[in-house]
Amino acid sequence: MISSYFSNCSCSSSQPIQLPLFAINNQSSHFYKYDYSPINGHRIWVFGQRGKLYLNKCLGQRKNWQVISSSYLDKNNNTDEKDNAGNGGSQSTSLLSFLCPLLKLFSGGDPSKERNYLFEETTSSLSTIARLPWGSRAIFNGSQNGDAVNPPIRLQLYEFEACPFCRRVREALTELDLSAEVFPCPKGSVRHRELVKAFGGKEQFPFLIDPNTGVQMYESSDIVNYLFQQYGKGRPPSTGLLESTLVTGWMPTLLRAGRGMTLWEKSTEEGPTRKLELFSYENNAYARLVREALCELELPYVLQNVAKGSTREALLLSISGSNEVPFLVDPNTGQQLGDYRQIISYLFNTYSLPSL
Ligand SMILES: N[C@@H](CCC(=O)N[C@@H](CS)C(=O)NCC(=O)O)C(=O)O
Repeated sequence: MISSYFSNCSCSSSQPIQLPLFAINNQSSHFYKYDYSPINGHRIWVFGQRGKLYLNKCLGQRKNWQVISSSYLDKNNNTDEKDNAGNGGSQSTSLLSFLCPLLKLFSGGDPSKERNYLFEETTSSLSTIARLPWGSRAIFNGSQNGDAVNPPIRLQLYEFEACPFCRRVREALTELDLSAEVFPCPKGSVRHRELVKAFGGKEQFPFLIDPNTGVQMYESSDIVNYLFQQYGKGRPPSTGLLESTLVTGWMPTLLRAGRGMTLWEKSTEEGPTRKLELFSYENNAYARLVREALCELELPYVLQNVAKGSTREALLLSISGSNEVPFLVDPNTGQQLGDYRQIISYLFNTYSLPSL
């Protein structure tokens, strides 16, 4: 069964390709197949069946697939997860587990319902103020020296919006003017958390994969240092970026009452076939609200950072006719939207079941 799926894939090109992402449920098994960019020149596909997750490597020839890793997805047995979580992860987890119900109490409840947008904008703007100046400008835009801004293959970031450690990685991406494939991993995740566990061995966020160098890493400070080293011409991370997580890093999480933390219970089980594309930058108050929705619906997307000074400003202008973010492109439906309220309602209408 597995080989019949994989035999449909051609592996002749070394360019990253968009492979389909879909899930099939039937009585005896649950399949899901992820598009995945090449790592070290190989295409990696992830395939789940009967509670087991397979990572498969395409060795360059059609039908030539090799299982490189497999792990059981036993939701009831999370002993390994706890053992592996590391201090940072488990401490934050317990803090978040404590905060989650508390925050939910204050949040608007059903995220798919019409919201009080004055409240949304105010709390998100206060979050932006709390995080100034981080993630607001493309500081190390490589084009100034004629270098390519982006690595040939997009970085892949597993994160969730409310996580302060993930936030500082996203801030670094904005400052370095990097785009990335974002795989939101909300609590209650049905897709992406399993991948992180299979790749790295534990559920801890953020988790970065750089297919250009084969690097995979946990630990936000390591990731930020790596990104600046690799794509910021060796510069140290901007002043206070790493240290600030302790000071105001939790503010957006608290102010936004844990939005972008938990999978919306009515989100559709099957993910979209193709990744959405979001023009955004980390500390934009409106883009934050859209990213929260993408996270709560566990929708993978290409994050196109377009902060002030970004080399992507012209691209955004050509697609949307404006330089304002957020701007969302959904290649699955052909929808293109620029108003954050419309984007949020589009996402919940398209990717979740109606609330009664
Ligand atoms: N020291 C780690 C801490 C990371 C961390 O604690 N992440 C939390 C989220 S804020 C986590 O992964 N929690 C586990 C979970 O959400 O299941 C870092 O800086 O990356």
